[in-house]
Amino acid sequence: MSETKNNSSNINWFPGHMRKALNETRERLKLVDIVYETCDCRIPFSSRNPELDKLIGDKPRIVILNKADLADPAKTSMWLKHFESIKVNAIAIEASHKKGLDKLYQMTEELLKDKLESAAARGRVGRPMRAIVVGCPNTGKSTLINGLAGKKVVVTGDRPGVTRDFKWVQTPGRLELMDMAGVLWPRIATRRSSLCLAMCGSVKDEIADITQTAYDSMKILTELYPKLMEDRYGVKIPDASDIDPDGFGYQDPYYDMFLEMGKHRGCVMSGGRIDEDRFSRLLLNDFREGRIGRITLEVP
Ligand SMILES: Nc1nc2c(ncn2[C@@H]2O[C@H](COP(=O)(O)OP(=O)(O)O)[C@@H](O)[C@H]2O)c(=O)[nH]1
Ligand SMILES: [Mg+2]
Repeated sequence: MSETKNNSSNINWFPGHMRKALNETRERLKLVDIVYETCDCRIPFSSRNPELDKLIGDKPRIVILNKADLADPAKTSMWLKHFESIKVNAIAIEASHKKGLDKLYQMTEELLKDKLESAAARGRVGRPMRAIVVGCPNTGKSTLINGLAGKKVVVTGDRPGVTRDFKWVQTPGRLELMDMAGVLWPRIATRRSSLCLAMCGSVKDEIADITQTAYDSMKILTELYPKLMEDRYGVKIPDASDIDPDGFGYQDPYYDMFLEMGKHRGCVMSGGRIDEDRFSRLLLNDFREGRIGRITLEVP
């Protein structure tokens, strides 16, 4: 069974699912020493769930900013500093490239040092360090577990409300991981958050209108990374002050830019009309694959 096929972004969150997910996560947290909370390094705000803070209490936790390869390194540093300032342990990794996993292991050992030492003093020498991976859909929970285990593990937990017995996944070190990931819902409170999640693939495209998503994405990207957008799509992006913010509908000045970009990338139909649908998919894929550049959509 392919984990990617069983993509967790299919989840439709309804209040009953949410309640079950929280209750299950709460129960599972009792069984571990530490919580690995994954989020998407490009959207550390929208891809985290604030409810988790309440469940965690004093239990050690590491916020894992995953997919750092796709994110803007300067902004990743800002996020790490931010977490440091609020006394939350955080680390940026690339789970799919197994980058940062050693550091994560070291951080874990460090955080559990006292606990392990007192266990050793009571005769439990070499006791395992038990962790659970918790995070929103598509943040790389399965990839992280596989990476730490050094082999492909079928990670369950993508469907909230389905409880069953779990196993501990062994890793080459002292770490043991619960084979069930805790799936929480992302922060979909604002339109901007929903858009960011859709851009990063945490919300399925079928749910959102793809041309609308691409168009709104283009606006955000040209605003945040004008140079990267100019380079990739061969357009001159006017200063924000030259764009009439009240433009709307088909008079929206961004629309001309959108069409120009589509043309530059060859999304043209017979008769010369721009294939907006094709360009929309292309733009979103470009972003998701990191082809526009290393981009972060949210700052602390
Ligand atoms: N570029 C990049 N992609 C990643 C990274 N980690 C995971 N992914 C991809 O993100 C998608 C979601 O990962 P998955 O582990 O299934 O997420 P889950 O839903 O939280 O279990 C997959 O296509 C992964 O290959 C990473 O560090 N960098
Ligand atoms: Mg998964």
